[in-house]
Amino acid sequence: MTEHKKLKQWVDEMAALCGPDSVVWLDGSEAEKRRLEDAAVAKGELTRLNAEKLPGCFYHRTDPMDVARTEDLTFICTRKKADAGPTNNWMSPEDGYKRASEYFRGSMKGRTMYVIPFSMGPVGSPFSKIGVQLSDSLYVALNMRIMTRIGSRVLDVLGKSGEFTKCLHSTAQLDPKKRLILHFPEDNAVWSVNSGYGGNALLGKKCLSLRIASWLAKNEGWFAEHMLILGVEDPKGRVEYVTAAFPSACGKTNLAMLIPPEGLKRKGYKIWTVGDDIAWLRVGPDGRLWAVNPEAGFFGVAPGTNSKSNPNALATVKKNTIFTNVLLKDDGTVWWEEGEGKPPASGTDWLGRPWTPSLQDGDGKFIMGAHPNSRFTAPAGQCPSISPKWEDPQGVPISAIIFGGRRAKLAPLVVQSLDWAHGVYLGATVASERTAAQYGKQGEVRRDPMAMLPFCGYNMADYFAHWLDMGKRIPKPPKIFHVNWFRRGEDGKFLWPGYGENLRVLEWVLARARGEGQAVESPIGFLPARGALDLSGLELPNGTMDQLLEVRSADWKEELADHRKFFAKFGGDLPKELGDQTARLEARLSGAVTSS
Ligand code: GTP
Ligand code: SPV
Ligand code: MN
Repeated sequence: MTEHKKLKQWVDEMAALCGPDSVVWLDGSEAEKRRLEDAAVAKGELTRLNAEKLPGCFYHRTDPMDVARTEDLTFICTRKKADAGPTNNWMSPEDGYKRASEYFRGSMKGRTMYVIPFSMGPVGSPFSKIGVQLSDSLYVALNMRIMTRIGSRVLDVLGKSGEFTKCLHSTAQLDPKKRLILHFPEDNAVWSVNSGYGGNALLGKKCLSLRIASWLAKNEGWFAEHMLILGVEDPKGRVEYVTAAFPSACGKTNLAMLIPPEGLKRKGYKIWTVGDDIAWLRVGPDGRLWAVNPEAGFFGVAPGTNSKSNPNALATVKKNTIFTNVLLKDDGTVWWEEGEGKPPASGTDWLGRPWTPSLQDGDGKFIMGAHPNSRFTAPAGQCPSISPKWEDPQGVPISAIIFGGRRAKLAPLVVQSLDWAHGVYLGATVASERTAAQYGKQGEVRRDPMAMLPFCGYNMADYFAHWLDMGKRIPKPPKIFHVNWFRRGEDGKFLWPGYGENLRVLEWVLARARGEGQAVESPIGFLPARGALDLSGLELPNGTMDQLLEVRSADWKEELADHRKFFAKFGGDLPKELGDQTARLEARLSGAVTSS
């Protein structure tokens, strides 16, 4: 097992608190995987899917009140409240431990506590982080097995005294009123209780790899970001890498697995997927920024995934995949809205009720078979476009960083920042319409800086300062961009076809990062010059590109007022540079100065 005294002692203490009938240390073996699957099937936690059509795949339904991250129940527990900042919920560590202990006490009675040693990043890499999650959920254990690298090999690396993040998790009664997702960055610990889903419960993901890691990154001089990583191989065989930060359910998985559209495929482009959700970035010995994907799998949004929008994702989930809250078909396969093929004539919906495509609710709205935040958990190595470098401990060198949000209006298809600090401003002012990935009013526009609003483990003002500071510490920094695939026309329809066609934007982004590519300067940054985006093979109605790239001063002045309102939250903690950026934007919008 392990000779790590502190680890053994902590496991004993937590077992004493939670009171499981037994404690089982996971070794990560294939035989163990089958044992856990069998046990989950026997308990009804998983349903085995059609062995011919979906080998090694399972189906899971969560509690209906437990289908997305709960940001209002997520807390940063630092000794000083100011360290959590105005955008995080805060609780003192004493209160956090005390309140959660009440919910954990005896919560595992009659259950098994699984001890899951896991590594974020390749096992043994100097940049990887080790965590140990204790959980009473087989579903969580099997998901962790896909999303992270688990088992004895991790304990071997940990040795007798290695550092690890203490991750305590219990589904308890799944009571939303007693749900708490607590982070103790000063203790390198996470406590999560009364949820069994996604970022609330797979503690290696958002809790460790973003909230705890962002805190470490700030102190140690690197970045932990909510970003995909992809490589673009051009016709000459050169591969250049970009990262992109979009809020939850805003297109990271889709972009990371993009397939070139016909028009550009002729040119010989190919996309290599490195990661779809989280990037850890460090300055390399060559002065460039290098990115690692700390995860080992994809926890992707199912609805909307089909062979047109994301054929690579579809191929990835053909085996060894866990499907959560999708529609279960009568033949033991699965389906979701805007999925592959026609809706099945019948099936069982995510709530376990008989379903047909014609079912309507009282208001005449069609009832979805799959929950909008239903997801698949699949091993990254199964993705046809997975990069040969996806497990390289050094990562991949980044040429461009792209921020983006889901905005019906205002934000153009793509804009390049004037310089690093302006790029940080573009990131800090990202706004997006809320999606089903979190509880709250859907569609409401909110500021989501760097797509990290729910995931930054400390005061976001300090996070902005860290971003500005890093610009000075990266000798050859990536260029920074902002994109918006979601701008809508007067008719309410998306102006840009998106998905594979987004490669046309990536092509320009990479050209600009190399110092090539034609641009015009606007008050908000560099826009593609007319004809600079390769649109060959794409039929857009007349005037659509102009609409996609339109920057209206009056609208941007309103937007600027909202930037200032958002920044005001941070009071005196906001880096002066960001205030200066608002003043410079104002001046540019008024035509008073043209920046160089
Ligand atoms: P998380 O896993 O929650 O962090 O999200 P993600 O950013 O990986 O989201 P994902 O790629 O799964 O995005 C899902 C949603 O975005 C679906 O509704 C897609 O249909 C939609 N989407 C993705 N790319 C595009 C695009 O280029 N255009 C349009 N219009 N929609 C897109
Ligand atoms: C997100 O919400 O950004 C996700 C899904 O990637 S979860 O793992 O639930 O955080
Ligand atoms: Mn995410």
